[in-house]
Amino acid sequence: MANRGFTGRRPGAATASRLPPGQYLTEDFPVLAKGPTPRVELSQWRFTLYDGPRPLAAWSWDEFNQLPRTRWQGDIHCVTKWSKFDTQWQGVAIDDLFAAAGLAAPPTPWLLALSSDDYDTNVPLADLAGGRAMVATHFDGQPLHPEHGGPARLLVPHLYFWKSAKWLRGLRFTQRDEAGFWELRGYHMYGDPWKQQRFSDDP
Ligand SMILES: Nc1nc2c(c(=O)[nH]1)N[C@H]1C(S)=C(S)[C@@H](COP(=O)(O)O)O[C@H]1N2
Ligand SMILES: [Mo]
Repeated sequence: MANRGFTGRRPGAATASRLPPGQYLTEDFPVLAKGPTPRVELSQWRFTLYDGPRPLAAWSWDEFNQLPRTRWQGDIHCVTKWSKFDTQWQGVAIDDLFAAAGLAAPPTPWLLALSSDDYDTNVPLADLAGGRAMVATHFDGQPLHPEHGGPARLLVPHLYFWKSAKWLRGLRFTQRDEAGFWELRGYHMYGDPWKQQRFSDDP
């Protein structure tokens, strides 16, 4: 229990500069979801890229695993105020997904991430492309645990973690910036942790 005393103390300068306002540092990895963990069979798994209702491309689990792989290490921030430093992820960059779909020009600047538990969340194209997001299949070098969204989740680490949709089944280009599950229930449309964009009336 030697480390417990650190939790309540003021963070050091190095930690403080990496913590967005109102956040505290945690060592564990809390599990948060609106409902029970859905069971996703790899043989049934399918990832679909849509333009509105129209499918543009789809991958089975085996096909998805042929795509180029990427790694990212860094900090994640949950709107419930925990932050976790130096998390390690592997998966497929959204840029590589779009390239594999043969997407010459993105049809709209907005997307909805779609999950198999009927969860969704909106993220602008600019925040998914340019190496800023991936479909993550591994955490800490291990296949992503079902509680954390395995077999695959969205990872958009520069936004609050509710934008990182677990049990991801697709991405949909939308004609406008459409609110998702939490955005319809009072959470911010964008969710920048450095600006504390927690709730819809935050600037
Ligand atoms: N499909 C799905 N994704 C989801 C959620 C959910 O309920 N369903 N909850 C979100 C919320 S509110 C948070 S804070 C993070 C939590 O991710 P974690 O359980 O891996 O910490 O997942 C996000 N992604
Ligand atoms: Mo959350």
